[in-house]
Amino acid sequence: MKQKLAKLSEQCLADSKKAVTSEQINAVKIKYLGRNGAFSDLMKYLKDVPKEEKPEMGKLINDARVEAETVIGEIERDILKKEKEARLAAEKIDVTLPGKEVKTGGLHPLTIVRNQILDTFISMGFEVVEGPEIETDEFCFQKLNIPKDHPARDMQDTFYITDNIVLRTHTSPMQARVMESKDRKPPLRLVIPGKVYRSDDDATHSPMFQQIEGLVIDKKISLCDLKGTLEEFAKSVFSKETKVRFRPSYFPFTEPSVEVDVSCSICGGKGCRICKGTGWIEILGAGIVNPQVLINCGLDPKEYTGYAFGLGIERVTMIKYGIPDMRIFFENDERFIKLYK
Ligand code: 2NL
Repeated sequence: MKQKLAKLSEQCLADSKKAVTSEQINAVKIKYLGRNGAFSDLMKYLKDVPKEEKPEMGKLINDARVEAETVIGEIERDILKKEKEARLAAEKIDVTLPGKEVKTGGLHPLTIVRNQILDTFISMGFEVVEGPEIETDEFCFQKLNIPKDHPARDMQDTFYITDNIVLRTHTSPMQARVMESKDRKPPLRLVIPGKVYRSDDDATHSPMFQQIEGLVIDKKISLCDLKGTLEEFAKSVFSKETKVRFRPSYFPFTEPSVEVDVSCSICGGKGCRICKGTGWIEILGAGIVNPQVLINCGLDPKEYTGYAFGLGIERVTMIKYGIPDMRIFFENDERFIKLYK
């Protein structure tokens, strides 16, 4: 037994010394020290040893095993250290290589223009209000003096959820809600941005687009106030030289109503492809709030007057940057979106 043990220890030492890789030393470890390894194996023969010799023999095997563990452990540590050094030596870092670019996000061109427009109105004392995209027929149409048989209410133009619930076709319902609110009294100066929905789809119409509507209600508000405010808006969004003109028009919720043109900022008003030779570009619709709309929203038209306007953010952005097709806004092509920072 003692001889067997001495031979085992010797063999174990020899095998350990032969190992040069971590795999090899691991194999040695399993072969001698594993649960079914050579030392455990030897322990099994203890049962054949005479009883009085058992304790001594057991201790000897155990001591030899501990020694083998120590030796293998030391060799293993050396091997791992050498392997690590070799790995580090092989790994060459070129500190002159350019770093990896971290891409930062940016705002969508429509968001940039929307913020610019809102900032202009905020600087003139307007308050920004937002409201629901799903509206009742009452607030989307009735309160705004749009009669039951008006073409805008046709199924062809409006997305109906039920007979009385629609996707808002403009942000005006929120203006009606503010006018009607018991907590608020004129003077009101509001701009309401948001998504609106109309059943329309071509190069200049999208079933979803974004609008900004403005509403000012106070005593003695006139078209002069509207013109001055829109001039300021046009100069801020297009250029300092931009002029504004009014042409008569019709909306059920304003009387009188106007179409508002800005002088073409591409040709400076001389006439070009963008303004189709006229020097002017139609930018928004506006007017003096129809007294019937004030009454519908609980305000006395003898006490208050107001103006309102509505513009499409896509349209303003297309004119500002000369973008010919609206659909590109919604394609999320990074090459396009990145152009406007
Ligand atoms: C357009 C024209 C317009 C309004 C919107 C409005 C809202 C209330 C009362 C009266 Cl609550 N008017 N909004 C007025 C005139 C024109 O929009 O072509 N938008 C794209």
